[in-house]
Amino acid sequence: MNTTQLVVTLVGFGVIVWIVWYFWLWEGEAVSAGTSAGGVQVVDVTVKGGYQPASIVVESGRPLRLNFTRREASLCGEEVVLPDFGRRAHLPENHTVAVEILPGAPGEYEFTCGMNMYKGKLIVR
Ligand SMILES: [Cu+2]
Repeated sequence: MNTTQLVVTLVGFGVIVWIVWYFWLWEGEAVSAGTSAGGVQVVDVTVKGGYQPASIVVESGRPLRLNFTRREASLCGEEVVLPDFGRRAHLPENHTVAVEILPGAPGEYEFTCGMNMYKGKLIVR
């Protein structure tokens, strides 16, 4: 193996490690839902290269409104899916789309983009 091949191999390996870390391992900081006047839990989620925040702590048994705003042209974030709640929503660029659900049993519930690349989770307590 010459130097060029070695460099290409190492760069390729580095990219793979980055992809795995970025899409599957990185969770960011967990954010707790705020509460609106009507007792509804509200969280604003920005969709840009992933979900921010990607980990959201919510209370069980109290309605939750997730305000998704997609801030990128990339089609990846065009759709958000909450499989455990049987919900999916289309997210037009730069528009806020509210998804309302009722968190049930405590646990962790994933939400993803339509291609299962962006990942976030609701931590129900
Ligand atoms: Cu995607």
